[in-house]
Amino acid sequence: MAILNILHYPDERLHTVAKPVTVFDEHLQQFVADMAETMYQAPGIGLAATQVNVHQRVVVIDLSESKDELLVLINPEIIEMDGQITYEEGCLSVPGIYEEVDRAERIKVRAQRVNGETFEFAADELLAVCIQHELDHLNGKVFIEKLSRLKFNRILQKLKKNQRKTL
Ligand code: QAP
Ligand code: CO
Repeated sequence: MAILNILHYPDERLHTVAKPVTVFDEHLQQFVADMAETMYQAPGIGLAATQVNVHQRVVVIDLSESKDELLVLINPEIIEMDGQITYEEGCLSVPGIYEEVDRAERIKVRAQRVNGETFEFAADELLAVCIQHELDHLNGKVFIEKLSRLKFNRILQKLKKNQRKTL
């Protein structure tokens, strides 16, 4: 097991589009375990492989209080969506920033397990928001890029200022 390094916005590598996973082997199992460990120790509720500079379609999520309900999504796709929800989101790649984002309220998801088995499920509220947020990462998108240009520019200035401080 290992803690992986998390990229911070505005790292250009966060804009990479991830490729589908085609090999379901022990290496993938190990990588998923490392992603989960990294998310738990952050602590966070969701992490996409893009955020640890691995450009493969892998997401881990755990919304449980007890941190023992790990959801692993390999090659996730949203096959249905409806409704609208506004939720205050954060991101391990954008520390200290929380902003309201509009998303679909209910989605249907098709994904694969770490063994390659395909499964489908419905999600709503926070789980639906989190899946959409993580899928955006796999497509090279970060939540603050969904905000108005004014809000985005303000956040970008703040992040750059904070980065200068921590150098
Ligand atoms: C994505 O985000 C998410 O700024 C997961 O200082 C979040 O786990 C989707 C975190 C909210 C939907 C709603 C953020 C930790 C964790 C920070 C996270 C921070 C420390 C964010
Ligand atoms: Co994120």
